[in-house]
Amino acid sequence: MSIDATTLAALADQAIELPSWAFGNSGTRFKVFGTPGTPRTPEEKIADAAQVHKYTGLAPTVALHIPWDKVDDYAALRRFARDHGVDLGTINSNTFQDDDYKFGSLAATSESARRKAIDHHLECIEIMNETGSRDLKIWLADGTNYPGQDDIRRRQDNLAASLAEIYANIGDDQRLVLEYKFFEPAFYHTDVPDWGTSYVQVAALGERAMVCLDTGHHAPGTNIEFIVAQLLRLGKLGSFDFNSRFYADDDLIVGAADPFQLFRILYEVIRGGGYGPGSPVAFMLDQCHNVEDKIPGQIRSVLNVQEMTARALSVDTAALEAAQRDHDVLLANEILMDAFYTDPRADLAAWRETRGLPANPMKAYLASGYQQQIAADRVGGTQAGWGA
Ligand code: AOS
Ligand code: ZN
Ligand code: ZN
Repeated sequence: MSIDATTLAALADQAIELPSWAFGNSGTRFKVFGTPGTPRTPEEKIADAAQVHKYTGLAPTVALHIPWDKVDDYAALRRFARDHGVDLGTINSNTFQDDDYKFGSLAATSESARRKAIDHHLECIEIMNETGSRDLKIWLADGTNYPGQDDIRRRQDNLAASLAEIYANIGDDQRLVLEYKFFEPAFYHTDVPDWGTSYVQVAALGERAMVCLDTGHHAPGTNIEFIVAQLLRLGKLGSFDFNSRFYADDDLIVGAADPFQLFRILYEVIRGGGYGPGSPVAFMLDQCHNVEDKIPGQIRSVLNVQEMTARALSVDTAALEAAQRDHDVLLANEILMDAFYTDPRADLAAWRETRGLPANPMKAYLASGYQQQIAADRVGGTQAGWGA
């Protein structure tokens, strides 16, 4: 089975946002390995992200993280991005790095910690106004380590009040997306641990508040595609942080650990109207490349999403629905698996060339000499976040 023209046409709409921090050095609590050529400034991260777009045509925007990507002049940063063929995307807030947030930020019991965290988000909105960003993405490290440590119910009320103040400042063309994560850094309770809590909190805010689903933020065995289907049904799936995991929040290359799960997720995205023009769902990556080169790591990631989207778009939906209505369990499963086992790589390579892109983006990038150039030019690249 090959990829048909309708599928290829639908793929032309695909856009995957890259995280600026994927280009910085990252690691575990044991060691952060440096990679030659690692960016030293937000501009260099954007220049690297632009390489991914140049060879794949898939990644037209870059997400920034504040304060890791703080600059004096965001309009100039935007011009820099555009000159490199990309644009600035989502603004990610950061309320997990300062001592003041030791016991929480937007959900904290301490009024001064909450005030500081709210003000940080208001600053992020001002930055969004300068960068032209649509989305403010909030991920909170808030939680507790021990039963009884704090009042988990009061913290939900605090969170709701904090989010309401932030949302009141979100512009008409902007959105707030709230990410959930079941544990880490807090180990007993997390204030936004699951899609239900995120949904409840954003539903109370209004239409322009949505849920962000990070694929690495669930307990093992969770049926993530069901959550996708439910959030799309509720009109509240705002964005994805794509990555893959073997154990916890591993932030590995999307599609590396469980390609079949990625296929199932993308099938439900398409089924639920979350793909294509006018869709409210932003496709983003949230990954860290600890041991592999960063630009090739991002190229592999966006290609994995594209290949799996091609497979998901190839499902014979009419035949599938007929089999489902007939309760033909095995046929229905076979129809879905037929699409999953379709290998789109040769068709995609040929199609890329018709669009002026290299048939093999990874090979073209590696042959370009860019990697050697940045390794020679840049000395002292920074860590993705904590060292930046
Ligand atoms: C943290 O686990 C989350 O996935 C966030 O999206 C976070 O802001 C991002 O990983 C950058 O640290
Ligand atoms: Zn994330
Ligand atoms: Zn994460």
